[in-house]
Amino acid sequence: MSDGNQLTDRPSWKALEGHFEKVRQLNMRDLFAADPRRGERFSVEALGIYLDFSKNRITEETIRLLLDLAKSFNLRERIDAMFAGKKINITENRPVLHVALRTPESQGILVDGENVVPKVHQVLDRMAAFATKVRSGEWKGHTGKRIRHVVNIGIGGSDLGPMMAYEALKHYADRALTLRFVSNIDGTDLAEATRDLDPAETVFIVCSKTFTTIETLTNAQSARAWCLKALQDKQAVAKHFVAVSTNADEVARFGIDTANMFEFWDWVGGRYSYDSAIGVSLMVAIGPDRFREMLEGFHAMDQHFRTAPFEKNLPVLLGLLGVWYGNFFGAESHAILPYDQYLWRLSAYLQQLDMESNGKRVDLEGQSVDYQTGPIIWGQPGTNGQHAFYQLIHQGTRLIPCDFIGFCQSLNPMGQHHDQLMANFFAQTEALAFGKTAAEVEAEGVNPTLIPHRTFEGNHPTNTLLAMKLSPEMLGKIIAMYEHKVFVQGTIWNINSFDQWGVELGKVMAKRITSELVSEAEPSLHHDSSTNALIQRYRRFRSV
Ligand code: G6Q
Repeated sequence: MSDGNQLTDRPSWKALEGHFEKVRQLNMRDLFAADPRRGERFSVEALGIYLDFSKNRITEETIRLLLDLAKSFNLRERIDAMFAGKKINITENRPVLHVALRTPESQGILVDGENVVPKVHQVLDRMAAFATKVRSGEWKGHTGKRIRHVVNIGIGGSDLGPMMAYEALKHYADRALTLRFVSNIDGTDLAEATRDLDPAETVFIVCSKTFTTIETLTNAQSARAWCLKALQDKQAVAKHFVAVSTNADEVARFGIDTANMFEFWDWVGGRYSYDSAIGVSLMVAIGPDRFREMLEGFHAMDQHFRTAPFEKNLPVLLGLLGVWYGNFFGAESHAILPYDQYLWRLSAYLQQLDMESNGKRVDLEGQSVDYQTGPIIWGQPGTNGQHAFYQLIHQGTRLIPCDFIGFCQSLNPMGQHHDQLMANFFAQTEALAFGKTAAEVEAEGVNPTLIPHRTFEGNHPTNTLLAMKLSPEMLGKIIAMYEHKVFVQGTIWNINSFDQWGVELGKVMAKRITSELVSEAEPSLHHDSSTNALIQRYRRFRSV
């Protein structure tokens, strides 16, 4: 770091602290009244995404100081280091190159002197050949039947991305194929996913970067047993199981022919991986051409992030606004509110992307931080959320910044549905920003005792992201935008957004407890008194 050890010691941070004291009481009603052009002034458009950030508790000075903060943290240099394949994931000594997954063949990215882009395209071509065979019916099951069902087995980054994207792009999917996603080690997940499927018509895609994840391997083993019970021939595995992994040895040990394996690399983080071979189920559903359109969208946003001036840069602006609320206003969470039913898993996906990346409490030097890092990410699609939790955003005591995401055109035009959906979309950000004063409520002739209950303070910050329509390319742009937003924030907070030791700890501890749960002999337990008693109780009742 160039000046001061901690973020909060830096002049650029101190300047924001001073500024915050001046603007914290500002009200959006006054800000909009003072500047009739505020809506235009605080909005940018790039790659078909219009970002209106005027309904935030900011002035031009706020943005200037936030941009200074980004510069003082060498954001530009950090972006260049990521794109150049530098080993910025310092705790795992790896480059962070999900951007290589969507880099055109004509461009190169070197890792340890090797250009990785050609091998990305080789795998994409193999995926495309597989997807085309399944879609055309050329890939037959063991008994010669056509494949009609695809079940993706994976968890975390090997599940949430392809599942979210499949749901998001269902409109473009081949409806003759059933796609299912199994992640939970709870047998119910696999049982329900397979109960109405014919094994002879089903292909399983086992996705695991490490191929050692207990949930995925357990589900894959049970899926194999389910398949072989019906097909009665071990040779059937070759036609009904493919794998996606970085670990060919473990794939072979599991019994899947590595000829049926799609590779990716340790420089792709799990939560950044659905545009790698981890997305092969999605490619089967929407076809290779649509998948490539999605990659083009990702790449366009990568280029925008890399080259657009920070004041017009979507991920940079979103990231800095998040820092403003999290570190200065003390906001604990951030809501993602897509007004498109196809994006119903987006907040779950972004929850992992953001919280696993920036849920860190030590900085790159290993020092405990004295400031908040990643927020709690949550949300549901509009308008459902309006009839559930929006009440708290409007009238509760907490400050919850929100991203509203909407499209001008529906993929399923039907009567007035879309106009009504979007009327709600615009009404909510307006109501959140401007509220309703006691005088306005009183003027409606409301019983005076009810006035406080019916008053809305307003001044609740929102970003509005408005695009033409949801397409594979647009989804790629939106996801890359959020990936890079997370990067911007991780850079400011000086943390490693690319490791996940918290996930590893749980994996190790569960392994140990499993043997204690199932051992014939009474195990001698050395946990705390609570965990010991819980394990004993479970042992007593597990097979009653
Ligand atoms: C993602 C995380 C984590 C991971 C899962 C599955 O960034 O590392 O969610 O994706 O634990 O891991 P495998 O793909 O190795 O099975």
